[in-house]
Amino acid sequence: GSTPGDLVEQRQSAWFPRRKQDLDLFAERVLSYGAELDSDHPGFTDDTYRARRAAITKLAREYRTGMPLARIVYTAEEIATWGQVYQKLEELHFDKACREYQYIKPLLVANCGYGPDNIPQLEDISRFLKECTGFTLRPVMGLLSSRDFLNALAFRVFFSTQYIRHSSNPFYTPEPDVCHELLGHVPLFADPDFADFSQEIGLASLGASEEDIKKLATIYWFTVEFGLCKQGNGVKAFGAGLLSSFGELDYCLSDKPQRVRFDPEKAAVQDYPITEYQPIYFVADSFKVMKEQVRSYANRLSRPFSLRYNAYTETIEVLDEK
Ligand code: HBI
Ligand code: FE
Repeated sequence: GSTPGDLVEQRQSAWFPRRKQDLDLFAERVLSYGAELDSDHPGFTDDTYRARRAAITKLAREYRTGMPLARIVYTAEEIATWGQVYQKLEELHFDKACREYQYIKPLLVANCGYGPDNIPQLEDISRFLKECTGFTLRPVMGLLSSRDFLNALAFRVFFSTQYIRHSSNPFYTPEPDVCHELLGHVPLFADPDFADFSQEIGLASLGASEEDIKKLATIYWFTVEFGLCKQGNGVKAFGAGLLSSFGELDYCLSDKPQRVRFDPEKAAVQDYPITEYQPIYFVADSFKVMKEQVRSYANRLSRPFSLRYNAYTETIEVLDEK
């Protein structure tokens, strides 16, 4: 039988953000961030780097919904690191990035200050995305739990880091940084179908069981991070983990890994390594198809209520709550 304690427990696990401002509660709940860099992090023994990270993550900690996003004056060293990453990736993207990415990237150059000599500001990008698809960015101190991170997508909000990797190795980072967020993730949030798709995963994650969160996070992994899609007679990359990687972008389209058609049921339970190249990739037919697939997959997950997003009030409306 259930005791009052169980009921309280259930209510707590069913809590989820219903207003965009509720995402402010996640700010402190980072799993890891710069203040406690692991000993294998390239910046571990660099006090200047650690102080810089602390200054930038402090701004993320203090950010609240509705505030303008703080502008960072990046140092010459930081801009040089960005420039190296930017230029090298641009060469790789030419024939490997999906057409949506190729279409949007020049718009970011024209509207948001993208270029090898400038690290674009989150505020400018967020305003641009808002006009394209309603997506916005907010700064984050570091890695969030899958639940918190995915919940934000329900509000078309993407948590973005604002610091850059250590300059000693521009082509490696063990964690997300501005290069990964701005060159990997940002462009596709300007695509309407991709934005809808991302929000679908977010909506499915609200109040979901731990088991379903794991499945949704795995779908996220095989699409938003490591997804491939059909394009004409070929296959291109759209996952941010691929578009911001120097080795894996070549590898994922080579004959070495396995590629299978994207199916949310299969992707949700596929094992994957996190520190090596993927042995298997999922290939979506298109963002439109992928969005429909995930919508119907989410409908089959069981939740004791249904919900919808009200874009006018930026709130979640819960229907037939039991
Ligand atoms: N947190 N800040 C941040 N950025 C991410 O990209 C991120 C995250 N937490 C979890 C996560 N990504 C994914 O691995 C999935 O679990 C959603
Ligand atoms: Fe990412």
